Amino acid sequence: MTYSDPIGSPGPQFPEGFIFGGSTAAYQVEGETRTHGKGKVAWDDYLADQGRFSPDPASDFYNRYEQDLELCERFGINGIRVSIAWTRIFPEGTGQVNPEGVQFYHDLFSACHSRGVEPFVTPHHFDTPLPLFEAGEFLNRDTIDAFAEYARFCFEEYAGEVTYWTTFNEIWADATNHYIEGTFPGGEKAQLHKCFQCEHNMMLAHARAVLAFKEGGYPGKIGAIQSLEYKYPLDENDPADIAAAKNEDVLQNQLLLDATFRGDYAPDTLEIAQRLAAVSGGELDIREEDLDIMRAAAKVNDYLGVNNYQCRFLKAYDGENDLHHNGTGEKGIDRFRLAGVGKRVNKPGIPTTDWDWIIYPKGLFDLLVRIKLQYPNYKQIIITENGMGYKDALIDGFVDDAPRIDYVRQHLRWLLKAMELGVNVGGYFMWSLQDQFSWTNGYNKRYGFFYVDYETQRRIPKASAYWFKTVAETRRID
Ligand code: BGP
Repeated sequence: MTYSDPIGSPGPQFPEGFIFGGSTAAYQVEGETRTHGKGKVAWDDYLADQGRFSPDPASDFYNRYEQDLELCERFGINGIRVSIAWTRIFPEGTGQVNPEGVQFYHDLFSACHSRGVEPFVTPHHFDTPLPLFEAGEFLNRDTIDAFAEYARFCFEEYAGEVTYWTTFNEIWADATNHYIEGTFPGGEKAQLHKCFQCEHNMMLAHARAVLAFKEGGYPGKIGAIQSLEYKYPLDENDPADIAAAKNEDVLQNQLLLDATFRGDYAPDTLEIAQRLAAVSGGELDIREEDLDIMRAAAKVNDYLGVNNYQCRFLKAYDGENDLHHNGTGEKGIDRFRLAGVGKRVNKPGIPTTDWDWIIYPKGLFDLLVRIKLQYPNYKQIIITENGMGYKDALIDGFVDDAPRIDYVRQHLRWLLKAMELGVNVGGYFMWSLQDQFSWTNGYNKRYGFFYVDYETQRRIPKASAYWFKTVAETRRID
């Protein structure tokens, strides 16, 4: 194993060719959300109505990507995750193409390559076109057709410019924020059956896009990005806590991993999904012809993007639904207690961020080893998001984000341990490349290597950027 050095050497090393990247998403960085021919998404009016924060100009990436790519080059960041805004390409979601939007991404990919920064490209990152959103989004099967057609257009248009494609960003986050936690536009709460149905339909859309990519013979690789969190029972000896952890695992992890790697659902996955769907009074529509398509795609899927920030500790819960999202950074206000599923709790002694996200880096290790054991046909994993939301302070022109460095260092250590056990991981992207707007938290939750002064749009490399540069150059953590 190239990453495991003999005893007495300076410690394990990431393999040659490993990607050390930074992540972005179109709607969170680009700005220019209502210009250059871009069509509307549900977020536009939702955020305007809320009046808390605006997605314009965000980090003004639309006009400043050259500057950000130059920073990547200077700081040894050799990969960037970007998403294509569907409504820059098809302003209405289908039909008429916007040539200016198409050209924008040609220019962006070309700039990436000229800086030696590999673009990892996602055609959908929470930004479904408004007409499709209004027609029921992915609960409406027409959106599956529209996505497959849009994805095929992108593969054809950018063939040879993009090597790494991922279909969706975080199907779970899309589904839970729409139908369980209610924090995305149109948000509904505790609609378990809709959440499961959305997950299934998006996995079918993923499979359709994967097959279109392979059948088209386009160069490159394709996979899905799932947001995964290891679920631990709070009391490992309590069968009720174990059941709660299993319920949440099926909801967030196992259903999507089964769909990704098996193309269908294992009997225990299906049994739990159907039982939980019934809690909110619904049934799942999973057709045999869907599974045929998904099984075919599962065989040719090239890699899995894993987004992972935290794990969960679960306790049994028999109360009413009680869901409150911490979108402000006032520590201790988050509540996730879901009837029929379980309740999320903190484990004494384990730290949390100001947004109540649990910091438990071993969770990443347990997750990766689980994937390798449960889905031995996985080919490769890329960590497509991991990072720490923090209230960074600019003091005397510098940002000392030591807690973020500590967070990333610990996750990289556990990542290397998983690789030593044989988990095949090809890259690590920190969320996020530069500070950017957070969907439900706005601008005080910063994640970037590069501080963005939102008044001037000036970029200031944080301590973590200097630290990561050394990691990327030496391929060693310390
Ligand atoms: C992931 C999303 C990103 C990003 C990140 C941080 O779920 O893919 O788009 O936002 O989480 O989340 P948040 O901004 O809510 O802190």
